[in-house]
Amino acid sequence: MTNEINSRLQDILEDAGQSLNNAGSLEALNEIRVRVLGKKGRLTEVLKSMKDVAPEERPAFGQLVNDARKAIETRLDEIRAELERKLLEEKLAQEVIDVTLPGKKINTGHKHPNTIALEELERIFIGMGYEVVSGPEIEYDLYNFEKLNIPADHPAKDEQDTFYINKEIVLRTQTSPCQARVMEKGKLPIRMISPGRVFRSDEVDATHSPSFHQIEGLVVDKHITFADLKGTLEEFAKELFGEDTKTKFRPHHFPFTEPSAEMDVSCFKCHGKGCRFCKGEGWIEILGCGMVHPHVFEMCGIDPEEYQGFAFGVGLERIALLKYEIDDMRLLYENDIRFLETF
Ligand code: 2NM
Repeated sequence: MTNEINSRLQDILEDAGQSLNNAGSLEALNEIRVRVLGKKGRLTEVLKSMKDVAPEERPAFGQLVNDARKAIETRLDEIRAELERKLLEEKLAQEVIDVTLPGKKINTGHKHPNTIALEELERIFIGMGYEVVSGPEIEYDLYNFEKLNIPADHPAKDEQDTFYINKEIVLRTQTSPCQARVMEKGKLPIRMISPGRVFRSDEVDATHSPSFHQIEGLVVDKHITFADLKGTLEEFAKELFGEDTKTKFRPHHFPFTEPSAEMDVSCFKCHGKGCRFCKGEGWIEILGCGMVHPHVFEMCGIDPEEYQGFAFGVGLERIALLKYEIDDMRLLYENDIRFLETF
């Protein structure tokens, strides 16, 4: 009996020993453990034959099987430790950081030239005590046209120029509806600028786009005259283009102001001599302005006998193109990173 058991155990030990030596992974180790030591494993099978052994031989039998189990478990643990060490070594070897490799390039963001120009303009007017006010891009005809003294038959109201949502609602063609809303609230005096996106049904070319940005300004107080308008806008031009900038006001027409004017600045490139930049004129047109029309005041609930005001409108893209010497407006909308990176 003992001999037979001994040789079965010997066989199991040899088999297990060999399998363990050949095991190349933790999974293989586990398979061997199940095959030999598991519930249905070979060693457990041997243990089950205990019932066939004479009672006086059972303690010795049990001892033999247990010794075999311990021997296998010890070997299993050794091999597992060895395997884990190897795996860790491999992993560490793979994870080595090569400090000589070039670093990844981090892309930095850039302000859009429109944003730079906008912040500059806001800085100037905030410095003169103006408030920055915004309003809706989708506006009532009432605020975009009616209250600004633009009558129903005015050419600006043509479908060729204006995007209509329906008969009463448009995409604003200027930011002055913002100012009509502020005047209507009746809190006086007013010193405000309203920057923002406006829409006109224009074909895209080097100087036009169906969507661009305007900054309109409005001052309402008692005793405001054209001299206040001129002084303010001259100061603005000097801050924006330099202290030696000259200004010139030419009579113009806008429905919402009377009198109205356009302001030119002396060319900041050639200082008035005439160059490619000012097309030989020496002067560059920069904004429209005027004294707020009494009809506009009346429609916004302000008494024009008591209050006067001036207003102006500047195209933001126009300023950005001029200041940064860009010759095509389309560059401002394409968001080509190679272009934006130069600012
Ligand atoms: C311009 C030119 C002249 C203007 C007028 C008003 C308001 F609301 F007071 F009537 N806001 N902006 C105005 C005046 C705008 O843009 C070229």
